[in-house]
Amino acid sequence: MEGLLKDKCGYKGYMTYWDWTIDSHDIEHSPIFNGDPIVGLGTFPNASTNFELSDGAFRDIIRVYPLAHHLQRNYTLRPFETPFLPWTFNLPEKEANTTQTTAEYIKLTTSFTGNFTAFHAYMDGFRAEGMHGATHMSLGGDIKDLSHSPNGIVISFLGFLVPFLSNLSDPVFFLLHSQLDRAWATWQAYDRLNSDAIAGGVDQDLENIDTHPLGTGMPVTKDTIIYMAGIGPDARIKDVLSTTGGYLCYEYAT
Ligand SMILES: [Cu+2]
Repeated sequence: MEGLLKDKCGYKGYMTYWDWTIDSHDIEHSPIFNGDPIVGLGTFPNASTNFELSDGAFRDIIRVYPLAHHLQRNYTLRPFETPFLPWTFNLPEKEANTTQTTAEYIKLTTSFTGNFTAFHAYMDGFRAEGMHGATHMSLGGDIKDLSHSPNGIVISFLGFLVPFLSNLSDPVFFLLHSQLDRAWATWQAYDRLNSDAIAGGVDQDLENIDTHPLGTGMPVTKDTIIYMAGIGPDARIKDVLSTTGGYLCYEYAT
């Protein structure tokens, strides 16, 4: 992504990540969600604007997918109270920011030695109730995927009708995922046994996600190819296990 921004857009900066541990006491008022018209991601809107951004750098952009719309967000501390995925949540009362604390980050990045399956399971959580899903869902709107279901845009998914996916529409998606990548790199650096630990199968298996959260089918190896959909050359898993391995070339600021 950073390479594309530099090559195609003349971008001179770096990819950024959002260390939500700093803001976990009050995510809704994190300084990244500010109304600055040049660099602000925008303050959280409310029902008076149909949860569309009314300030920040992205207030006027139109996202065309799946229907033209302005970016929406809707902060919800307890996002698991309302099921919207094709499963019920296990912990409906869980508050999203309990997954975003410094203690949780340290637990994730210093436990599960050599066991990528357990590391991933803790990051994603049972039925998406870990820090990854909790962050998506608590921010609401586009990044939760849900905002367009009132328009009737739904897709058939495992025999269920679910709202169309649009969570890449919100630029905060990239700050969120950079933080997940950072957690992985931190875990890899914590113990020699973590640095090249991999696990899983080549087929995502959402029907059996409870028992096979990392997929089924052929087990992945370091030579398994990762299809990059044209955003870069296809890679093998071994090419991207290190952020300084050649295919990737970056370090985290902290
Ligand atoms: Cu995600």
